[in-house]
Amino acid sequence: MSSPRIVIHVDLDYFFAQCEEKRNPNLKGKPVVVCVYSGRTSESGAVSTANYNARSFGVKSGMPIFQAKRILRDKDAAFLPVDKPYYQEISSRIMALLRGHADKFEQVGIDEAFLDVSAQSHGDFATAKKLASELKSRVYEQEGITSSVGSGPNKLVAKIASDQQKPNGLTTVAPDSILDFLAPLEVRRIVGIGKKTEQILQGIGVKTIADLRAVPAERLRELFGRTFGAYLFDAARGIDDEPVVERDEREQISRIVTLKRNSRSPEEIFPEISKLIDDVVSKAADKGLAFKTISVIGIMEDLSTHSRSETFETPLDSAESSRRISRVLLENLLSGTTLEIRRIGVKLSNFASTGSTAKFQSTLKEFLG
Ligand code: TTP
Ligand code: MG
Repeated sequence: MSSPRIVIHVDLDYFFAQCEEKRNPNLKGKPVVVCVYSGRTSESGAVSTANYNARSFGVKSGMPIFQAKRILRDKDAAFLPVDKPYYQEISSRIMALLRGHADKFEQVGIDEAFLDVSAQSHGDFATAKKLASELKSRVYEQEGITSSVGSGPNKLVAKIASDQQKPNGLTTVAPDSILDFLAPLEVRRIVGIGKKTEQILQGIGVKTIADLRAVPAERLRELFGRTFGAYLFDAARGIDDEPVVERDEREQISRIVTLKRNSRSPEEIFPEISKLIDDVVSKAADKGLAFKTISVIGIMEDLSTHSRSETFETPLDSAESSRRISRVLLENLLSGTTLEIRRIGVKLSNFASTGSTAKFQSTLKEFLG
């Protein structure tokens, strides 16, 4: 029998806010809130992320800035605008370092990565634990950035593990402790379980992963369909065969056309988008790629560019869903401007290899409602 797979998941702590602390050490010890300012007033916009000091008062990602300001008044807090290029630089250096220590490497977003280390640790969990701890130290020594790291026999468990002791945590789950480790955790800790799935599960009295494990496969199938039901059944048992796959973050498939005449009418524009979507989705399928991000791009009558995109946790590959999503994106785009659209484009990016996408189609259904 081949030795067990070992996967490490690294998640950088309060990443944007920690980058700001790195740039300005005077911020350490103060609440730090990184904000996306919408520009309408000096306080309109939302919290991107906050350091743990700010979180201890209840500040969260997505919270309106004015609310965070109210919570932190008299706390000598720093409110800073997002500086993505700066965070991207730090992220790229850290990802390069991590990649150098993996048999196989998969970056997920700006501050997360999976490392398959099965071969170099000879399937031995104690060795993998040492490696995980060394990775944390190296990232800290090189960049001064702390991370939370988890290791386990697959991506599912490694990700749940890294989330277990934040910030600056290290959690190793050996194969013989998977079931006990997962049992008391809330079902939402499983990737792919969103609010809606959580609600349905609560409706049948399922709160923890142990509760989920007690639900018969057939019942899950009835509730969630064959593929997502099977996924949940396996996930409750810590079973996951998703490989760690290198993704080319730069890769994208896009197409753009000029409309017959400038327009703001979805009825007029959407048929064009629909054709473009069919084309790019079939190109992606030819390459064996599923995608997590769909964008709709409009070049307006004054030649300015407006775009809207949506990123999903799990990859999709269906033209029909993509058309429905792009319709919503088009409407969002139009609502953000009074200009007419001159050229319209679509873009797929954030690719993963296909093969494992089918089981997530129900998650997508949840999203679309
Ligand atoms: P996360 O890893 O989800 O969050 P985090 O790194 O800030 O905190 P944690 O210690 O819990 O890992 O997201 C990574 C970055 O993505 C985060 O620093 C800022 C950005 N982000 C947003 O802009 N909006 C959001 O709603 C979330 C969740 C993250
Ligand atoms: Mg993080």
